[in-house]
Amino acid sequence: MTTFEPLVFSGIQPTGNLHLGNYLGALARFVPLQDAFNCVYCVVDLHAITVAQDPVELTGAIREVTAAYLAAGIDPRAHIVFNQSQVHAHAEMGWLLNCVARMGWLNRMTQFKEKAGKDKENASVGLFTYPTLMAADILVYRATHVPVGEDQKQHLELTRDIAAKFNNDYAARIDGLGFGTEYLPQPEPLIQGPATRIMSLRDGSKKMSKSDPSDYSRINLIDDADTIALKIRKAKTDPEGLPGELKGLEGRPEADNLVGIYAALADRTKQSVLDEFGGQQFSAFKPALADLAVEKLAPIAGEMRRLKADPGYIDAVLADGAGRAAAIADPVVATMKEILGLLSTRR
Ligand code: AQP
Repeated sequence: MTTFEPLVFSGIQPTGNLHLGNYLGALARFVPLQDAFNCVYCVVDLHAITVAQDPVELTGAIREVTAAYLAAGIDPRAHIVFNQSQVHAHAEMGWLLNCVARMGWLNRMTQFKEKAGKDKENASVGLFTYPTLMAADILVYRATHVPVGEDQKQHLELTRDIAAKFNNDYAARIDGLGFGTEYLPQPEPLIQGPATRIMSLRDGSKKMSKSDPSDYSRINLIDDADTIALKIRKAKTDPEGLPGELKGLEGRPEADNLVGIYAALADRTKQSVLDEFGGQQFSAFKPALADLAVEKLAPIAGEMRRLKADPGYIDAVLADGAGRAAAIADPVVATMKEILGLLSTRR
């Protein structure tokens, strides 16, 4: 078995306002990983263009996600922060892995079905092959750990299948080049805690999403205190009060979601939240949740606004990160080509 250097990779799409789900499911979990791993955090802009984007808004959104990374506490000097389209190796590796992945595997991806909707014939080819590009994003750094929300679990499983098939199909060649029998790792998804799937505030059966047409469905990272309080006050609930035990949240997706959000923001378990609020009405719980959300999000929003006012600084961070990312990724693509028998002069 080959031993791989531990490395964290993850990304966020610049597809609109970042929301509480992106924060709790991804960003907030990226920050502590910096203490234990080398981390590569990417603004995955090539993924964003799998659906229509306004070019001016896209540029702004790339800077906004970068500002969110920095405001949340990611250190771009100790680690790497960059946007995907500046590092050519992602697209090149994406092609190599398109030739490893099978049509049947991609046909099973539920996110494509959800995002393409009824009009599949009109979806971009890029939207269909999105998961192979995501596999490339991870494997081009030979990353070992990937913090993501629950919605990305299936794509991580596909990434592992692609890595295994590549290693298996080219094992002899990989061994011949001195890598043992594995060149690509089996990256571990890091999907933990009470906030791996934050649901819409309007419908507890749908995940909170940037592309939901209703702004009341999500709390945006840049919402001000009054807007956060209003959205939580208007959040859908049922007529019952809060239960004292977890079992009492079963079949009550909206109540479960709000308790999960509170637990994640307070870094507590859902049971400990119920120990405090069990027996109370939502009219008492919602203001407490709003205060907590404002306390946690306001400093990030303030710092994001400050950073966004200086796009030159953000662009410099991305350019520096892209250079350091390419220094890791380019040799991996060169070796992949060599393993495949493509004439490659770099190693
Ligand atoms: N509702 C959520 N709960 C927990 N985690 C979530 N993530 C997204 N939504 C939730 C996690 O955030 C990271 C970045 O996601 P993304 O921007 O790459 O794309 P997405 O998963 O498709 O997010 P959205 O907000 O729903 O965007 P749109 O509307 O553009 O598709 C990932 O780790 C994701 O798991």
